[in-house]
Amino acid sequence: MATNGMVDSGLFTMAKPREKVDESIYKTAACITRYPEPVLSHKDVPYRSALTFNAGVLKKDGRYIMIFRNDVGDFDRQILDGKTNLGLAFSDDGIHFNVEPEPCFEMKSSEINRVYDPRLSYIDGEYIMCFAVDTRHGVCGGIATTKDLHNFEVKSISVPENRNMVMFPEKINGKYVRLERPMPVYSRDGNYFDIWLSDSPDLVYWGNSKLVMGTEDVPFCNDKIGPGAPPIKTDKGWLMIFHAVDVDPSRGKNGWEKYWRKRYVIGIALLDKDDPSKVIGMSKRPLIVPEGKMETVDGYRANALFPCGMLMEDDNKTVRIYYSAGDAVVRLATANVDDLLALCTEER
Ligand code: BMA
Repeated sequence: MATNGMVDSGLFTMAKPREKVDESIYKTAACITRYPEPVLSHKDVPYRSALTFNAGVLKKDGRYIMIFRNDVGDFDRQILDGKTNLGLAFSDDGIHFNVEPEPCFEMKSSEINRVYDPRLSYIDGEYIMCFAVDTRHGVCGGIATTKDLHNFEVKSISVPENRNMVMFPEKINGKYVRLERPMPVYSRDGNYFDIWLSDSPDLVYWGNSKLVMGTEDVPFCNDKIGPGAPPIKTDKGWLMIFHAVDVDPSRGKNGWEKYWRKRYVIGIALLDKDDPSKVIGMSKRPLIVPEGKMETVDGYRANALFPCGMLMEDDNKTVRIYYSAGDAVVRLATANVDDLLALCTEER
């Protein structure tokens, strides 16, 4: 049977990840340097804010632009109001961000509960923001465009259940291309959520969907994976970061909630330049794992790293990765692009 380019994983054979992960591989790669302080926290926000995290970041005309998720509440008293909005911030150095006086994007209707986890791209004269939308009928992936970062036009909202949409930073073979992470609960028999890709001529109609990476492909996952930030184009292919989750039922209180049993780490892979549905390399170890108090103790959910921004500096060597720690603050890590490529291609 023709598979239309899809990976043939064996008819009716469930592709499951390993049950247990190997703890010995949980170490941040030597090529990663963290900026010691958060680049964004609730203290930087001029309106009510408890948790500032999962931020899309873009560099344009020498200026860094960030759209971040703001969970409204009071950090010090560990109070969440149950509301989320998206904030906008600018920076000249990508480290010190100034937050605009008001949130920049909200969708209000009786059907929509909240919009969150933005990722940013800039193609053909407009910013493209991918985001997640919690609706009364499921979680959807949304895409909006804007020319001024204030007036947004929503182009499409997917059917549920889908999340973690990430746009490639340029059209490929004349089409917009997005990574996405549907959540098949009926047929996968667990939280085994994989990374997929679709393309579109106009940001409205999406198709040619293909599986990119299954949970079972990632050694540091026994649960789900999801795309992180718009990939970076290199001579060798597209560098793609993703989050990978393992669950340990013995984990108890791990943050503000009664229990939090998941650990989110960051992985890196290389996708084919012309056909980014093909994985041509992947580091068999995580790229960044939770380390230090800010990532393993503080925060709303300890041990949760979640990347939503990645960009190449003007030197064409330094890659910046913006990721959240503990669903509470935004952090910055840097690495040399050749080191990241080597991680994706070396055999271990
Ligand atoms: C995911 C999403 C993210 C969040 C992460 C860790 O499922 O909800 O927004 O950062 O969990 O809690």
